[in-house]
Amino acid sequence: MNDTQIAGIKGRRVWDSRGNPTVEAEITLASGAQGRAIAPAGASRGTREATDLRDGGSSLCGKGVAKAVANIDGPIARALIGRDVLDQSGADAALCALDPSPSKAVLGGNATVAVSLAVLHAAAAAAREPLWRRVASAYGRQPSIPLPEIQIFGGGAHAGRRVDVQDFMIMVPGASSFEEVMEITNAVYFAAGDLMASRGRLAGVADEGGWWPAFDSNEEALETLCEAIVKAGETPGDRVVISLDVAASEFGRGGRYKLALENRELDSGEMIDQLGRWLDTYPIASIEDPLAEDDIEGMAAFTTRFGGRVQIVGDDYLVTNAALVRDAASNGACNAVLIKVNQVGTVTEAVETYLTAERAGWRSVVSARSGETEDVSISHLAIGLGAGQLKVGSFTRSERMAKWNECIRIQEQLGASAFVAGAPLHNTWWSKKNDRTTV
Ligand code: 2PG
Ligand code: MG
Repeated sequence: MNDTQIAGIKGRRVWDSRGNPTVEAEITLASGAQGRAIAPAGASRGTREATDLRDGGSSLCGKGVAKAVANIDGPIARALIGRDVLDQSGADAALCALDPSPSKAVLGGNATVAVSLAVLHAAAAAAREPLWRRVASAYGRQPSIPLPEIQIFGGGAHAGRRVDVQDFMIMVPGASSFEEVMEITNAVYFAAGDLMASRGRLAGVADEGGWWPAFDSNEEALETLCEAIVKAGETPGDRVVISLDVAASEFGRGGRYKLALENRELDSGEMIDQLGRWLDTYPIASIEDPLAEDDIEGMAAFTTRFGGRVQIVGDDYLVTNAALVRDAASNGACNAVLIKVNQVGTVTEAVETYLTAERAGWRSVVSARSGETEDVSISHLAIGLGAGQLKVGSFTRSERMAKWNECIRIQEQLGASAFVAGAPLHNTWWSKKNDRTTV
């Protein structure tokens, strides 16, 4: 065997940030070099995502991963042993050939994503280069340090649906360095917690470490977030802007949207008007899944109306699927895509989606899941691809901070000038703010 051929693959059950079992894959090359990766897990999942294969039954709340681990140790190992790890697309094609189902239901997307990412790690180890550099060289990309999207309040499926909107986040496109983003986020996060505690609005922390709010309305969350930005010494909409993940598929279906908190039901047009009022009132520069994944007309209408001034990101709607991105681009729905490797199941497919979005003139946000681990692969992917934006949840808890901290380490190698600052938000509310009379 050559040094870069796969000599062994091992699946392993490990545990994620919610205390649920998840899948780790470890690949050993003939040279002895190794690559290892862990599958994350979503809670607000798009219906067309790759399947998270779980054992079912009563033990471990049905979330066991013995079948997915057995698939790694059995059919996947048999198909990949002997393959050259430098051929990522060949390894991923072999995984897809083993499981031709549209959602990787046979092997489990959790098994394939762990293996596919482990192949990438092993290739980096074989080339004796960091993962981000391997990504950049394999795909011919210019690496850069992304602009973070960081959650301050968690809602929706990540906080017992205490508020309808899932992620209330900030971005700091006006920061001059990645370090400054971290400092400003630290100030906003704690200012928000103090404000909420002093008003009896703090119920704990949500799944991704953002504050679990006890607000009476989505607007109260937006108001409080603006106040926190002010308390942190910033002017909302100046250096710091708001980013929302509405995750509307969680409360919308068939063109009807149930805002449980406000006890109102809206149709698609009313939902768009409602979101439009928020865009007019608050400095929101990016909005993810504003309409439900089945509301294709609504998504196109929303993009026609607001796409010129705000980044509109498809997550549940596009599930990191290149064909869905192509369709959405030709329907005029969304102008950006969230990239989550486990939604599609392999690195090659995720990169294809990324490149498809880029060809459509879209932006991309590389993203973690609400169930995460110490695995920092996505920091390397975002940097190696030069994706421009990275979303990993809040500003606490080690499964989140590990990813921000990895960016800090990599920046030392790339130099401070590699930070993209506000560039990904050009042509959005943030860069046009000076043309607007009101905030
Ligand atoms: C999302 C993610 C991260 P989940 O909707 O973007 O916030 O959540 O992993 O639960 O899908
Ligand atoms: Mg989302």
